[in-house]
Amino acid sequence: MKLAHVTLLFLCFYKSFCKDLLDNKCLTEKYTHLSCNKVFCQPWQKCIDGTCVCKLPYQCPKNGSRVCSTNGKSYLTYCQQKSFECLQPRAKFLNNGTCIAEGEFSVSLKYGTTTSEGIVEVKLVDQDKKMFICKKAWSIVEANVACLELGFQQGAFEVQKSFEVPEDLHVNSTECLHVHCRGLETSLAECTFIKKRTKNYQDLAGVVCYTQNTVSSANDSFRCVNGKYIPQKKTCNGVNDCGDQSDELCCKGCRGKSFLCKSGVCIPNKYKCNGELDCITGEDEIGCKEETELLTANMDAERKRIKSLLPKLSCGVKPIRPTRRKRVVGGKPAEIMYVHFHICCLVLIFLTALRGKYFVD
Ligand SMILES: [Ca+2]
Ligand SMILES: [Ca+2]
Repeated sequence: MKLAHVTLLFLCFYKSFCKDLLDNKCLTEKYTHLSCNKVFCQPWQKCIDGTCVCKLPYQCPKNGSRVCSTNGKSYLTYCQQKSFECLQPRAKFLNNGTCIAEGEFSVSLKYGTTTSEGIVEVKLVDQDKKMFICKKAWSIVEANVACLELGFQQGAFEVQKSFEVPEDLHVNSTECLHVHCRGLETSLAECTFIKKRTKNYQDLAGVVCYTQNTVSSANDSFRCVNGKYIPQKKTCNGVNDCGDQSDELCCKGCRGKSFLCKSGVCIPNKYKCNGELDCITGEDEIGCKEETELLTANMDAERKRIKSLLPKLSCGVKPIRPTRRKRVVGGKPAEIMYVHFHICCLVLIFLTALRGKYFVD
């Protein structure tokens, strides 16, 4: 990194000097996640004159698994469903696989003082009851998706606010859902959910969705293309705070854990060398460690496979069960069960040998 960049980031850290990370001429172009001069279009979109526009469902690749939409129809692939949604935005993704009778996904906010805020509660399609979201890993990225789904066009305002919850929730909230989104989903149903145990209600995620009342257009704020204001220090940090990505598309440098593409776009560091092109100029996947190549067959995997095919009884291990000994005059003590056990092993070895002789492919 050049000395000038380091100095700029240093100043940025201590003062609100960060406007200089933004390219003002570029900002006048009002680039968003739909600007294919800056970013890749989604697979269900195509780039025409610098803008991502909807593909028709038949233009999607044919391979994939079936998904169900909120319009009750099932589609051959996720791409087909998303291209249909791109044309008809009310028909959102519901679940992977075929449609389930009365399958329903919902997001709601509880315990807020207004309808635009609260603890986030989700009803997954294949779960009977609603569940709360875990605070851990809940970020503005997931919150933007949740608020957008709830009808707040500019996404979320903040994720830090805590809410007063009833006493019984303190006791009962032993489970929550860990959710991960990429940020451009149109429904939380498209994000990945994992069920986790939680120790207390303070581990639950809350959100304040963005409305005209929550606007704070202070001097140090940045105006996203969608009209939302975010703190200047949240621009060019690799995180899509705006929801339309406009805070990350006109950067001369990046702060935090993010990487600058030659196109002036900041992407999260975790997108570097992740096997997917994220910079349209491709440098996030250049200079990565050489891909590993298996040069010999994995005989250990074969050994495990063979082991799994063998009978479960272990030959040669003396059974622990106590046996009754009978004294024979002039002879050795008789161990009846042990003799049976060895006979059993001999039969097994014989059968295995037969199998080898007659059933080799
Ligand atoms: Ca940002
Ligand atoms: Ca990448």
